[in-house]
Amino acid sequence: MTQVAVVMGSTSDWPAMQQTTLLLEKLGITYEKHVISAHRMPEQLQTFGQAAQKNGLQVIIAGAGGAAHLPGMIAANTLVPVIGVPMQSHALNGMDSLLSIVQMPAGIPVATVAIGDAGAKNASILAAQIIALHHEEVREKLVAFRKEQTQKSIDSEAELV
Ligand code: RP5
Repeated sequence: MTQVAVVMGSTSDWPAMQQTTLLLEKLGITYEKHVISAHRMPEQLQTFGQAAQKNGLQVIIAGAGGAAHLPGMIAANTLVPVIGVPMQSHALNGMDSLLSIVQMPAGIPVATVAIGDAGAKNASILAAQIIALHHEEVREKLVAFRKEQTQKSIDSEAELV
């Protein structure tokens, strides 16, 4: 069974959402990926959400842009935690996506990360941190990831000329 599902509303979201899958691989998390449009595929969305727990998913990462109802609608159909990634839309530069995803009314939470690539990367790290609560190998990978990140920042000082 895969640990995480990475869902996006459109293939146009893939360049950002690929940042998520690349980091999940680095952190040793198994994942599956799906295109499920909330407004173009409402039945498929419901089927996916309702089967998520039975399918063993521990976290769902959902990227969407514009009206961006995908993360909230998935969350409405499951108790598996949902992390929403706002896509950097053309019309409003992602502010539409961000506000749509983050402003869930009380009762159905979506953990919302930053717009675009930064959010896509943080979604995978946050998912890994949730899984690491009961998965020692993933915890060790996260520790190594942070050490590497810190070292890169330290080393970057030498690039200043
Ligand atoms: C949303 O609409 C998708 O998540 C995407 O960000 C946006 C535009 O989709 P396309 O028209 O490019 O398929 O559902």
